[in-house]
Amino acid sequence: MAGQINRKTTKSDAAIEAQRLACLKALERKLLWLSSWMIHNANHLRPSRDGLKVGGHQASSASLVTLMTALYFSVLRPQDRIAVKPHASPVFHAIQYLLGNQSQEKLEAFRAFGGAQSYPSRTKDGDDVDFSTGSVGLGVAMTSFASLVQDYVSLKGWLGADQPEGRMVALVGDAELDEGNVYEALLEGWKHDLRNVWWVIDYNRQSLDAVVSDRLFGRFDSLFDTMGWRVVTLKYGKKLQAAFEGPGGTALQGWIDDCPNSLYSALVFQGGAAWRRQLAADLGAEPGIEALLEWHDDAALADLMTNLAGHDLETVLEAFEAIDDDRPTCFIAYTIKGFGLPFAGHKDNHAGLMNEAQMASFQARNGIAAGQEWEPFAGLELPAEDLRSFLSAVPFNARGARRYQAQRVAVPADLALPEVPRLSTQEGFGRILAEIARDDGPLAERIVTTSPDVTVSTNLGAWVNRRGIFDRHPREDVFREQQVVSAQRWMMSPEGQHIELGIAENNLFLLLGALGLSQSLFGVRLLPVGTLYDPFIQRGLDALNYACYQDARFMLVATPSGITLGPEGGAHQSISSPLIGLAQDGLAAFEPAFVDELAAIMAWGFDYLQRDGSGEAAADWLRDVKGGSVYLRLSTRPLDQLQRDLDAELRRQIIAGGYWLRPPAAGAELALAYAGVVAPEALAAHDELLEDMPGAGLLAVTSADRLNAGWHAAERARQSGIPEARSHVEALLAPLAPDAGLVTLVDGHPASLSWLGSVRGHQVQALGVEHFGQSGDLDDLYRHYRIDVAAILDACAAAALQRL
Ligand SMILES: Cc1ncc(C[n+]2csc(CCOP(=O)(O)OP(=O)(O)O)c2C)c(N)n1
Ligand SMILES: [Mg+2]
Repeated sequence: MAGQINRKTTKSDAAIEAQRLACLKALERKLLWLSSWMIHNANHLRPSRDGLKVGGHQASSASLVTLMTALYFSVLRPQDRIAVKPHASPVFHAIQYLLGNQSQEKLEAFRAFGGAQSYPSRTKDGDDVDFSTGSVGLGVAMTSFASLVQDYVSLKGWLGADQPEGRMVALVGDAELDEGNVYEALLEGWKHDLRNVWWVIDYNRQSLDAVVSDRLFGRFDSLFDTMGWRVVTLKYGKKLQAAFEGPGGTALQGWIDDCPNSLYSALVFQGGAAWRRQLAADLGAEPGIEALLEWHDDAALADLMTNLAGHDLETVLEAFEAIDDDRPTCFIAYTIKGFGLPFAGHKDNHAGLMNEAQMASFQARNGIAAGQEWEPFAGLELPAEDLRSFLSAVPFNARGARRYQAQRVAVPADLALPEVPRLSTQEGFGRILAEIARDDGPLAERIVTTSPDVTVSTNLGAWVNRRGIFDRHPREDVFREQQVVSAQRWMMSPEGQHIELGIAENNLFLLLGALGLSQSLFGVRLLPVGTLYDPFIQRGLDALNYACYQDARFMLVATPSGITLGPEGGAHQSISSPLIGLAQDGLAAFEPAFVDELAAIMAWGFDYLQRDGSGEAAADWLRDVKGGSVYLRLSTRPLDQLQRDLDAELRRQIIAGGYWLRPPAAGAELALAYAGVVAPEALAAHDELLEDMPGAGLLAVTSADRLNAGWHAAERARQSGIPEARSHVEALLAPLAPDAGLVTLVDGHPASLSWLGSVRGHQVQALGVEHFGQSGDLDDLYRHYRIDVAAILDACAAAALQRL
């Protein structure tokens, strides 16, 4: 304050406000220019080498320019986190450019290799993207879960003293509201008493293909309202509001309110003369309308009729600035797709690009001289110095880049093993976690579990009993109070460490994504573990991919899996999930058979989740330095456990993806490779096999994914001049005769292991499950789908025959 009073020019509040508005309006114009130019440059000026369309969305960007100007340059604070509508990526990059966080070079390379990304990307863009977007609807929901995570770490007292809680803000295309995952998140948010979330809906009434239904939007207010949200509708700008007060104003407002979306859009596109014709025809007889039409020439009339609130900076600022609490708020901001551009309002404008002539006239209108296109302040009336100093004081940018680092949590090399002779991997998982829960160390403290209504049936019960359920408000377990006997104690409190979700796998993956970014978003290390039934990975697959794309770190535990769930239902048998594990970037997939393997993988996994590329490595074939997320495909089938102690070498091999459970003789003619729960069949078949082929080996594959990744990496290394490169799977298969037969076995799609034959050119007989859907006990199912002992022996015989 004192500083302000002493300043040479003491400005009145009104003058300061006028200057702020002038700066914001100048920057708004600049953002429209830069975003349009960035796309134009990429499509028309950058030489094309492949003849492919580059694309970019000038109209979608224009739609959000005013709202983003207000938010980024005035309303947002450094602790706020934003998911930007994917197609407004150019506006986001232009904002970061003006704030000094993005280079001209990257803007010139928009959508080119290494340039600013098509859709904001946490991992591929360097300009401080909070949440990636691209697959519509997911970024929107992500903000809800990020807010839940913020509550989680805040209520545990883990936010630093200088870390106020932020708002999680989504800039939402109106067509994104067609995505069901948005409503799943809305419901879940309500259950968790969501706060600190803003969804700003860019209501341009257009999607990709068309103008959206009029009737639908009337329903949104009540929908959000029911879920406890405040709804703020931003419909009319200041000019229209003033016109409504003048002659003919009531009739005009009534006409606009009733105007169908498609007619409105068409008139926006056609401009002043068309507005005049339509208004004269529809309202000519109303008192005052004739005068109103007379006072406005065509340009002024078009200007008035398109003065929707979402393009009226003052209205937008007032609405945002009026909110001073943490209630979730949905702003429905009326906008025009392509506002300020020649194709404004045209229903086909989604991928529309200004042509050379249109761009030339747009450039002239912006007063930008040739060669000045990237100049931050060219063509603006305000002195560059004023704009520079305004930008340097923008609150959002006050702390610079907003990514945190969090300390790693030490993980013991050994996790305590349950001493049970016969056990499923699912039960083993539950017991290992329950044992961790007994401890008071940092590992137990930072694990947070979550599950979409399958907490008990995926064996998290014991963990939850010890660690409690997270809720912002302490709640007693009513059944317990009423002394109803139950194995589950569901105490809820801010100290709880399990987040219970309703059945919606999209929500599980979005929450895992948000929990798994906590170290970067909030500076708090969490070790998220999410459980679900393996087949339902596919329900949330896009959200899983989205979480991985953002490099969120979590352990996904999927159980039961495959046809081995037996009588519980054919529809739940998962076949393709091992292939998902093999192919999903950012996810190291494991399918252990025995619980000692599982314990070794979990101990490694909790550390792997925390790696960030800072270790030493000449090559990071398996991303062991970079780290990633972990997927464990588990089963409910109890298996006799092997009586053994894992030494360091065996552990290494389990993590690398496989080991010889029974090593082959040198030059062996046959080997059997199995993954996961079919180990007993593999062992029994191998026993029989040894009678005829004493040298045959039995390979336990704990991670087809990592064996495969190592193999490809070694091949790439050899191709690029490192002849001695050799992967784990190549070393494993080396003792076999070059023409040995290989039989592979998995309760999943056979292709997940059949590639092993390509490693050294062995002939493969691949057993697995390609068709599914039949309930039954394991005897029947394994026989029916040919993964039983008899089928394995048939395959071994065929492999032997092939050699003759
Ligand atoms: C899951 C998904 N499906 C389809 C698309 C292709 N797509 C991109 S934008 C879009 C419609 C966008 O409309 P809206 O959200 O209203 O944004 P606007 O461009 O109107 O601002 C579609 C269908 C996508 N990106 N993601
Ligand atoms: Mg739209």
